[in-house]
Amino acid sequence: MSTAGKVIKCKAAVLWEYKKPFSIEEVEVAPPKAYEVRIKIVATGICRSDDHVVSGNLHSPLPVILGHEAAGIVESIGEGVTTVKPGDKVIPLFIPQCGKCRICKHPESNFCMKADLRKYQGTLVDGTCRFTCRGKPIHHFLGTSTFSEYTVVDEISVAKIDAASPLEKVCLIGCGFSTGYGSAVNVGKVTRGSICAVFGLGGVGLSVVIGCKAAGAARIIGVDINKDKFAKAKELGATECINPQDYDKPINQVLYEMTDGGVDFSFEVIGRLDTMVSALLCCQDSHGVSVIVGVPPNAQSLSMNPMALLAGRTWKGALFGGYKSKDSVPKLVADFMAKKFPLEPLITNVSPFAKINEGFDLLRSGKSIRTVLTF
Ligand code: PAD
Ligand code: ZN
Ligand code: ZN
Repeated sequence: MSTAGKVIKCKAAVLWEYKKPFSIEEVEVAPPKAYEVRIKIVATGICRSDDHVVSGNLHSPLPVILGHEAAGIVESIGEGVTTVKPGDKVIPLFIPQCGKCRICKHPESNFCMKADLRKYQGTLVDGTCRFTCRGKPIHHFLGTSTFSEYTVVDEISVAKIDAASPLEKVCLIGCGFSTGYGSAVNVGKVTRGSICAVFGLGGVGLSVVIGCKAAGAARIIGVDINKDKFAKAKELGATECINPQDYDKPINQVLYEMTDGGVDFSFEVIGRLDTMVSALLCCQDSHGVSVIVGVPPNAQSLSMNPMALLAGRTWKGALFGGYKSKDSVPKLVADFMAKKFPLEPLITNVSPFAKINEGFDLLRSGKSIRTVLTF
């Protein structure tokens, strides 16, 4: 029996309070309104950005259904939707691409004016929610909310992908892989023969390593305080890995000396202020490019000596690897299907959705790269 046009009751992981486990609840998911799409989620990854909300590092109104790295199948569409249809395989987009705003029209930028991340409203574009639980409205997260069997997204926040793609793998293209890979190839624009340093070797950092290698970097130096991450980093292209705790001088100085005056490209893929500064200072002072990928703690700032930039360093950042999401995600999936890059090494754990809290514990303890939850 078709569920189109009806409220769907299903399981979702609701975060009622910060720093508390998710609670698996029965939620009601309203049908999509005009220009919205209801999706049956098949697989969703756990990204550190979800955990940043749980820990209070990243603001989001509560209660909320988190999750933003997923793949699924369209269940039904609202009026006026033309780019996807029921049965299509899709990836939800945490940065939408409306195609009409000034940002979408700019060739180099991707942070669409319609992105919830600009306002942290926790709603769809029309300012309302499609989820309720125990009679209360539940907020959306980044317009995606994939920790639910069914979710509703705006049409600008979903991309149709190859019908043959394995959803339990390509879900990583919804965030971690694309963010890391794009940070290297689009944002930093890593050049052939260059020296790169990647701070943080989680799912996103390892994807930066894959991107640096694809761009032809000659040296890729992984930096992490968890040496258990080094073997995988080397398998994916890191030429050396170092642990800041093994040195009695600042890690930027160690890198500066290891590279005869600094790396060409550095990436902060942790989300800490101190490592953002180390990543900046370890890059060559007149042409080095340092890219911030990690999400910094809520409402904290840095004080900087502008001399660090005066001779010509570039300090930049980007969301979702700088990709225009709706245009790029189908192409990234096609590239994965054509074996241009691997996703399998990033997936260390696959668990049923009900084990979401264990999945977060694995991330927090440094034992997993990506856990993919399946429904
Ligand atoms: P992760 O927790 O899997 O990886 C972080 C890595 O950093 C781990 O291997 C840690 O051991 C390591 N680490 C922690 N502290 C230090 C330190 N002081 N020095 C060196 N290494 C350290 O996270 P992830 O890979 O899922 O995400 C990484 C960051 O990227 C995180 O802040 C996340 O919120 C952010 C992110 N940004 C975007 C974006 O669009 N910019 C998208 C997705 C994730
Ligand atoms: Zn993410
Ligand atoms: Zn836009």
